[in-house]
Amino acid sequence: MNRCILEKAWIPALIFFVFWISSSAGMAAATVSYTYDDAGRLTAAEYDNQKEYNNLKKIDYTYDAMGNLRSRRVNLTAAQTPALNVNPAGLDFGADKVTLPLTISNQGTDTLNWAAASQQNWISLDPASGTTTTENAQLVVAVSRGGLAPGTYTGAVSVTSNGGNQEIGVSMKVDPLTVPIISASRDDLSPSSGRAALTPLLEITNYEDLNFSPAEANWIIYADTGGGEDEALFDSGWTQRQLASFRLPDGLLDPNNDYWAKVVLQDAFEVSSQSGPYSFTTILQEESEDADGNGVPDDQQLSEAEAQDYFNEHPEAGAALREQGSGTSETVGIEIDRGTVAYIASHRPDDFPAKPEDGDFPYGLFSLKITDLAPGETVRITFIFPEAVAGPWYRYNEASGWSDYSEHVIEYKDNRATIEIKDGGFGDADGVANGSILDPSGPAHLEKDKDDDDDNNCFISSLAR
Ligand SMILES: [Ca+2]
Ligand SMILES: [Ca+2]
Repeated sequence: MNRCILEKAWIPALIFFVFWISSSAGMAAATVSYTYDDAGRLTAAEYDNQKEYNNLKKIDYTYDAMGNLRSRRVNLTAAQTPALNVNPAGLDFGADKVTLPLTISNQGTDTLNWAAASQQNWISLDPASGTTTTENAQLVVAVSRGGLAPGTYTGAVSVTSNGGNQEIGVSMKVDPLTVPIISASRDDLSPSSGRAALTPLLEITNYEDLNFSPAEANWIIYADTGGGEDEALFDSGWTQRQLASFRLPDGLLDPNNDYWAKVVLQDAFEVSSQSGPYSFTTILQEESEDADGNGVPDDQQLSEAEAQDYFNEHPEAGAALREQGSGTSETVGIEIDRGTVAYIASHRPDDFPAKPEDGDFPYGLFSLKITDLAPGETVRITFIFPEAVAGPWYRYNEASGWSDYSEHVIEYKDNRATIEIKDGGFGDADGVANGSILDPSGPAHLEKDKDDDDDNNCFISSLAR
């Protein structure tokens, strides 16, 4: 009985196949997969070469309760039909990859119109739609980790088309921030003693996970008092400019002293663990630019006779030096209304990156360290120049770059310019209310050059009228 049922089922199936294969004469051969049930009955015949046999994909066979073949369902695809194929079937971005390609191809005929979309806002697609006939289209999938908590994320890209739809799984990792490690740039270490320069460039050696925006670093320097609680000497605040390295400002460190540094990183989502302390000792006084220790770089200081003449003529001046901006080493005097000038230095503006284009900086920039102030005190500094100067007054700061400091200029009068800086506040490069103030800054123009500029502007504007 069972054998009889089987035969009944097989015969029509075989007849159908003989009929179909012969009717397809002339076409390339397709591979056919047959599926049987537990009773040995044919339940499906499937063709894996749809392009050459694009009219026929699969035939399903069903049987009634008596085991008689009940139906054959032939799945046909319409002729001239595009067929979507997307590769690869999944995208894994890991912790580092930002973009990966998807290839869209048409495995059918006629034009394939496709569009791609994602429900996840950390996935973006370019382009998001297109058409293809025989050529492959490439779609770039990008992920953005900004603002996401550490962890594993999964999502999908859905490609819909007139030749079917496909969903591509997407996975991505967001790592926690690494613990930064600080070292001083080798160029800033004395080759003989291994001691650090007075303006060392501190560098972070592992911060590869900081690929989020905005990313910021906070650098803090301590003077090592050799026991007890060390007080912060310098605090950069959060800076986007100096992520991987930070050059300490001129005048901050003293020669032959022990210091240590630490840094913390943050991005849009989290703050890193604090770096381990990086300890360093600065070079000896005699190795520094101010070998005689009088608070002025030796190549900028006046000779004894010159100083005597200068201070006789300008008894109000507390310090003087030869500036570096004019190229002719003019003498510039400094008068302060409180405290003591502990250190002063002149810098060429080209020593700092990307100086403002509209600045001539006739006398360069000046760093100052003023001690003997009450913490948080505001001090007035008057610069006595060889000639009258004009603004804007620019300031350079490692953490924030160049800025127009003109709002803290009290006045330009004759050949004098008076500015204000506040310990731990505006203009103070160390960022700490610790009774000392320093920052490289200076006027952008000579007054007579500024007048020329203004005259030119008047001339041009009168022409325009
Ligand atoms: Ca000196
Ligand atoms: Ca300060």
